[in-house]
Amino acid sequence: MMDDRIARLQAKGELESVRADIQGLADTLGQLSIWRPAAGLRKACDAALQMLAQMAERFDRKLVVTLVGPCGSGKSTLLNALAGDDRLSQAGHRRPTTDRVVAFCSQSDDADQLLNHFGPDEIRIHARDTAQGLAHLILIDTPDTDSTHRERHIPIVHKVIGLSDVLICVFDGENPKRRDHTDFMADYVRLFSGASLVVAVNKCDRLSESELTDTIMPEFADYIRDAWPVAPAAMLCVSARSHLNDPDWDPQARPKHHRDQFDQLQQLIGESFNQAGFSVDRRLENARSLRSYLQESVHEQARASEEQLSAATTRMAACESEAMQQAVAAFGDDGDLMAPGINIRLYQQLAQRWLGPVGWLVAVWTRVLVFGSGIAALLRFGNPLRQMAGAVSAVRHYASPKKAVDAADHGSGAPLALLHYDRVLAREWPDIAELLVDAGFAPSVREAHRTPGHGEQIGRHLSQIWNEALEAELSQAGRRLSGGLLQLLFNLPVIGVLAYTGWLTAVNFFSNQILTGDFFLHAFWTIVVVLFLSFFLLQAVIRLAASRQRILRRVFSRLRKAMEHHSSLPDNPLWQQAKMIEGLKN
Ligand SMILES: Nc1nc2c(ncn2[C@@H]2O[C@H](COP(=O)(O)OP(=O)(O)OP(=O)(O)O)[C@@H](O)[C@H]2O)c(=O)[nH]1
Ligand SMILES: [Mg+2]
Repeated sequence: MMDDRIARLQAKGELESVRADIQGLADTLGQLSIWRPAAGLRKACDAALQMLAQMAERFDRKLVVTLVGPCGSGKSTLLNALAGDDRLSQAGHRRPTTDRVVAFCSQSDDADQLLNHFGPDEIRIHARDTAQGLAHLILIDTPDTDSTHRERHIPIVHKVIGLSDVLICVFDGENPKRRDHTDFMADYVRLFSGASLVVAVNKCDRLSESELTDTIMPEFADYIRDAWPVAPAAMLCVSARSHLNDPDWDPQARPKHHRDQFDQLQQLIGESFNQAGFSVDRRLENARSLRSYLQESVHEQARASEEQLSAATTRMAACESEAMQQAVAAFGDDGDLMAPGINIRLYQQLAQRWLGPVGWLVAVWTRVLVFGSGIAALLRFGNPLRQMAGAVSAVRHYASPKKAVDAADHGSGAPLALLHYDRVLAREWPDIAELLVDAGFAPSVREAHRTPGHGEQIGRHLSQIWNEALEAELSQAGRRLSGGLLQLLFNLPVIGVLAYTGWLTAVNFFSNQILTGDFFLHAFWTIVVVLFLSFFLLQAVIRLAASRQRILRRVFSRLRKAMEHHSSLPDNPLWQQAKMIEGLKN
């Protein structure tokens, strides 16, 4: 008893892990929005998840064995023959005869697991405690799916198959190869493991014995093997009517022979299926085969796309890398336009660091430069892109500086770079898109907005790195050109003249000799001349040590290094999905 309970718990655990695997697959497929096969596979996963949920609900309830088949194939007659009651499910000439699910079980509460899923006019339960050999299962007859009433019947059959553990597919032996029916069933049989599928070719009494054994059955076996993804556990020819209590044969249509495999079918149901605990094993087996079927379908689709997908991703990577190289190279040319801004910003760095009289002059000169170039207002903004656009617009004398700022705000910090980047992609994309379409992607991949780095992202990214590099380079140059020794050296002449003038003034003052105005005027001009000379000398040093070209060269090499391993591919949804599909192929 304890062992039995543990076994059931383990089985429930395994069912849950099967469910989690299928859910994972469904989630992955849900992310593949542009890959066309994903939608169908996702739908199959959802149907499987629903079936598993129902399976978990009735996990330790009785096994559900369902008879399905086309109109008039003899489902109701077979149910009656198996149940030993000719009037259980009405069978007759009027087509269709069965318009609802007919369930046969030993106790009425056995069918509770079905009742919640059907309306009162969709199911009829027959409980007989005399149900011999069927005590551990529920036997179900279903309406057809190919008569004029099929619109109403199909949803009922769909529901009952979802609640079934074993399917007995009944075919009319006089016309078994019905493509419409086998195709309809193909979608359902794949939800079952082969061991849960039985094919019964009924009315075999109507066919000649030799034709039946030599032609019809072997040909039908081949036909089913081709039409269905799962091979049934058994294929039996039966004559259901012969096993009714009263077959009531027409004198003109008596059986042509007595060869049929009804006993085998009865044995399979009564002995193999009708075992306590068999339902748990069967359900688990169905769940496992459902999972393998779905996984295999996904792998198969992914493998079918493999070749084109790998060609597409290789070309995508090569084209993106070329586009990026060209963008970076073009950025070098674009960067030159920003040179006047660089000069001013370097002086700003120095003005913050320099002390003493030369430092004051540096500060004054910076102000003059800023106002002189008309970018004062723009330099106050924090956004480096705006700063750059301001600098560029000031230099290019754009009619409307606002336009340039707007352009910078929208990421057009590097128009030339963008142009080069887009040009490479525009050249390569049509071929890549065709490969992707061949790999199953939607035709919308041909649209320009699907390309990697589309829009202004790349330009924005490059501008940002450029500005960071520029910022770092300027502050490094500023630090280098503001060393204590340098400041002392350039301030020393002015401070020396100032100190000397001060000393003379003080000494004369204390010896009561008042100096003339000419002395001070002379001293003032000496200081001014020395100060300006020192400042000019400093400017020469700045120009030598941190020329515009030199700074730009260094900023550009920083940019190139930063962009070396940068790729916009990981952000591209197509690339992400292509990589996910590549991961699905095994
Ligand atoms: N000769 C012969 N006739 C059969 C056999 N089984 C069923 N029939 C006849 O075939 C006809 C249809 O049988 P049903 O059992 O009503 O068929 P069904 O598949 O339930 O039909 P629907 O409920 O309308 O889908 C009836 O006249 C049965 O007597 C059989 O094994 N041999
Ligand atoms: Mg019927």
